[in-house]
Amino acid sequence: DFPSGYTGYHNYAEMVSELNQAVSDHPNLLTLRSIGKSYQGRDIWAVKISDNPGSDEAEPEALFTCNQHAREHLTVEMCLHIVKRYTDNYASNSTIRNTVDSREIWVIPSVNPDGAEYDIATGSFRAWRKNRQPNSTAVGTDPNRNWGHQWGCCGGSSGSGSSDTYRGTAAFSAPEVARVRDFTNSRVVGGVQQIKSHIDWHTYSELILWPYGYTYNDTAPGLDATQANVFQTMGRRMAALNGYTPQQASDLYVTDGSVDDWMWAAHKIWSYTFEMYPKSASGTSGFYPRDTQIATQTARNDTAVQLLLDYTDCVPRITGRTC
Ligand code: 0X9
Ligand code: CA
Ligand code: CA
Ligand code: ZN
Repeated sequence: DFPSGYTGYHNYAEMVSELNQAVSDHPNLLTLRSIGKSYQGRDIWAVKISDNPGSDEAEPEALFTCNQHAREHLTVEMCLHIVKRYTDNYASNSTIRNTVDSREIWVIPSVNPDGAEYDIATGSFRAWRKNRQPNSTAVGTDPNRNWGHQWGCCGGSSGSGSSDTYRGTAAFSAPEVARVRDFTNSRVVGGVQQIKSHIDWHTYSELILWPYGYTYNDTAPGLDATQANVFQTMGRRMAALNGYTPQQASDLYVTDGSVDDWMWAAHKIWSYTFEMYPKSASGTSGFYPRDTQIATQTARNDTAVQLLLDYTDCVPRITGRTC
């Protein structure tokens, strides 16, 4: 389990009970479903937050995903914080209420539950990043190198099974990635993708990143200059609210097979990667901020999350365009 100093974090069982508690506290605002199982057979849970959550209403949809990377435990807390914030404050806060009533918000708090549990299983952090699927030489595929747009194209991932950025044997070879892909594909209704915006939460470095990650170019097939301007403008506006640094994903380093590139290229979802607290650290210590940081570092993103939700009906509206 989590060591002392970290017991405020949720392990998998605690996360599941927190989600069930939230549903029982707010049955009219939340539904909980499994979108399928991890390699080791754990359920990957998705929460839907909306009024009339049992009905698929004609409301713009947003998606938040957390914990693709096992050791990035603060991101699980970020997703749980979003669930609690948009439900516990519904009755008292009209901004929250208007948002919940006019949107359908999907939250997947742990995309990689096997890796997260492995990271804490001995009571000392293992600095584990990948999932727990064996490969030809070692264990683990990096979920954020396993997505299907330009998979393995560009030197932004590894073909070596022992690498922390091992891309897998094929795009979507990691079952966890395939399940989130299937869920996202399932939100195409009547030929139209219902999800319009997405944040994939990571740690650390305090960054807001946007596609593409596979190329240094600002524009590329499927991403024109107008669209790049929308990504930049929304990214910078959100960064002004949380104090992170906004930049194209490849400005950090080139990655291929990352989730944001696929969300955009396959579905035209305005997809961002947030790298949370801390800004810098030595070794792997940056992945393990004490639990005393959880409240501050999750609430820090409230206004940025709200801005993206406000514009989820038409993200290009941030540049004065219509949809
Ligand atoms: O390398 C990653 O997957 C992310 N950094 S982390 O330290 N959390 O592992 C950054 C990914 C940046 N690239 C894209 N978002 N495309
Ligand atoms: Ca609704
Ligand atoms: Ca809908
Ligand atoms: Zn990460």
